[in-house]
Amino acid sequence: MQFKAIIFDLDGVICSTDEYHYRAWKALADKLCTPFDRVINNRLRGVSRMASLEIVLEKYTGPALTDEEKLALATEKNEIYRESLKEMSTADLSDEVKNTLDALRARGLKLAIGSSSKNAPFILRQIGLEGYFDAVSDGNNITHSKPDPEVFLKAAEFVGMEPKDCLVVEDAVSGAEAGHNAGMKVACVGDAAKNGAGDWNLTSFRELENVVG
Ligand code: B16
Ligand code: MG
Repeated sequence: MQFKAIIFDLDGVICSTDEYHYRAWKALADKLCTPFDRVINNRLRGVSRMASLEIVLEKYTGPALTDEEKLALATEKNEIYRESLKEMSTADLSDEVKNTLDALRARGLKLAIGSSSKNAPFILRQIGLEGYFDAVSDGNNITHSKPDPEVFLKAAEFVGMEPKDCLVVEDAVSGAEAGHNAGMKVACVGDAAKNGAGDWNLTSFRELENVVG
């Protein structure tokens, strides 16, 4: 087989939290009287919380914000977002994703998470995948966000594999760049696939079984 490990992005690949992110950022933007829509929300895919806030503030015209105020705003967004995450359940993990993961594992591949999100452990618990992956590398163990390769290099290290033996699965263009920057091949789904950002651009998650050969 071409690969020994697969590193999955979480939001947008294993499950979808787009709508929850959108609602939380929208509530914050409304409070700041700054425009925010789904086009801007799309740009936040795979981007860290603080970098996302900077994008949300691009059209903000109110009084200048200190770093402390920005941190408080990001925390406020996260509290709204965490409330929504409580609504998630095992119903948010599709049969297609779960069956494909099980099939890949049965072929002897190590499976890991490589997510920018500090909420990754909570989301995995909500959708019934706590303890499922061989390793979880997420926003809690990195200092540089995608497209920096750190999150994927850490994931490879956690499962004891060389980057060349790892396949990254991503839905964000910045995430696909991070995978390539890590020296890994990348299979894309969703937005990143539509942009042709991957070595494989898939129309369904189950096609991953063909990618690994
Ligand atoms: P948090 P991923 C990313 O997760 C999301 O796509 C992105 O929208 C979010 O801003 C980022 O996590 C940080 O999330 O605020 O929960 O730490 O796609 O890399 O799994
Ligand atoms: Mg993603």
